[in-house]
Amino acid sequence: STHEIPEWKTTLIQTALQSNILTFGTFTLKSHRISPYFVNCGLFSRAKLIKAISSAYARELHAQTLRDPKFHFDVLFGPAYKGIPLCATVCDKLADLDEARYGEVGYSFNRKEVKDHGEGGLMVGEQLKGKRCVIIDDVMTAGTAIREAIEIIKSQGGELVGIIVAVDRQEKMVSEGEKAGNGDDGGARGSTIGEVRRETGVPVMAVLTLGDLIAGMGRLGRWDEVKQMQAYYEQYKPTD
Ligand code: OMP
Repeated sequence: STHEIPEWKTTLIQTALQSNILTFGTFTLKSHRISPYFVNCGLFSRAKLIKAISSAYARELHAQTLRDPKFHFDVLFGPAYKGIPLCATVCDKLADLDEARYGEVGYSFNRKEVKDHGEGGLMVGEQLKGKRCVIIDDVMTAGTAIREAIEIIKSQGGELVGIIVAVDRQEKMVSEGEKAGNGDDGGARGSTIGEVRRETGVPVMAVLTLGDLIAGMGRLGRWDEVKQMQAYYEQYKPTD
């Protein structure tokens, strides 16, 4: 493969590997696909790991801001549970990057269970009504988690302007048969990320893609894992 990645991506992949955030084995995904690798962003749970991942998200959001002057946002929405530390820590990192630009950006997350006492409600943090919202989530495979987050923003009257994840697994969409538990039909389909882009019309950003993970593992000399990931990619690669 000739896919080139910047040094910071290799470093981030190495960090993820050392802390078991990136693991190898046999994993059943939410989509029922069986994967030889899994990314557990819940393990970005120590100071230097939080710092590494939140800085990477903030840098990608800032890069998008510089690429497209019309891209700006008021709130980072982090869907429960994995999105909760992400939205708060990335807000902090954005202020570190450029406080004049991002100092007023807020965060917001949903509760999984609605409270019936105290402040009540489904949401914690900034109100989304009339706000320009970016969804910040961990991993995108078939887009189910992202679609749930889109629905929450809609129901709160927010305007979706972007989506960012740590890892885009670069998989084709899930077929009806797969959803019903019958396995993949081997049919050619477009990517999840492309479909979400078409459906929403907003930029969908990823800190790392499966291609980046493969390139990074190659740089680290982990050829067994490279082969497993390449085989998985061949099985579920999208047409676009
Ligand atoms: P989709 O909802 O199918 O896009 O899958 C994404 C979700 O699956 C993530 O929010 C995680 O909860 C989980 N997941 C991972 O955390 N890491 C992976 O490597 C793969 C998955 C997954 O099940 O697809």
